[in-house]
Amino acid sequence: MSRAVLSIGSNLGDRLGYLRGVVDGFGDRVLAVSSVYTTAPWGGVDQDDYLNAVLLVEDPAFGCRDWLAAGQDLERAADRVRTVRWGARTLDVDVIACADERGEVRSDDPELTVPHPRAHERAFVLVPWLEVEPAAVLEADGVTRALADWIAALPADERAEVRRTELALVGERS
Ligand code: PH2
Ligand code: MG
Ligand code: MG
Repeated sequence: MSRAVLSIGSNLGDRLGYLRGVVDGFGDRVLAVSSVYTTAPWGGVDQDDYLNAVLLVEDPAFGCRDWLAAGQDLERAADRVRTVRWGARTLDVDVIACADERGEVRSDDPELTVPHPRAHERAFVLVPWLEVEPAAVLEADGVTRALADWIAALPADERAEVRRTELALVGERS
C-alpha cells in the first residue's frame, strides 16, 4: 500500500489535455485533485508558462517506486522528450512525497528522492498541494514545516506567479 503526492505540469502542446490524461490514467487511484494553476516557469530556463496541479493518489498494491514508473509511462504516452533540465515539456509527473504501511517514506536514492528535495522552493507545487491537503507538512534540509509556512517563506513575486484557473481536471469539462 502506498499513498503519494504527485505534482503534474505541462507547458507544451495541449497542456490541459496532458494533465487530464494523468487523472484519467490513474483512474480510481486518485483521492484528490487540485485546481489547475497557471504558473510562471521556475528554474531560469526561458520557456512558456506551465499549467500545474497536484494529485493525491493511493493504491493497495503500489510501493512508492510504482508511482514513479507509472508517471514515466504517462510521460512517454504524452510524447515527452527529455532535453533541457528544467526545460519545456508536454508532461512532467513528479513524486513529491510518499507514505507506505510504515509511514512517511524518506529516500535519497537519485532515482526517487522523497520528499522531493526542491518542493519547498516551488510555489507551483506547494500552493496546489495546500489546497488538497491543508494539514500536510514537508521536511526539507532537516526542517519540518507546515505547507503554509513554506509558502509564506517564499518571495512574494514567486507566490504571485501561481494563479488558480477555472480549468477543471475532473467533473464537468467545458
Ligand atoms: N517544471 C520544471 C521546471 N520549471 N516551472 C513551473 N512553473 N512548473 C513546472 O512544472 C516546472 C517548472 C521541471 O520539472
Ligand atoms: Mg519536475
Ligand atoms: Mg520530473
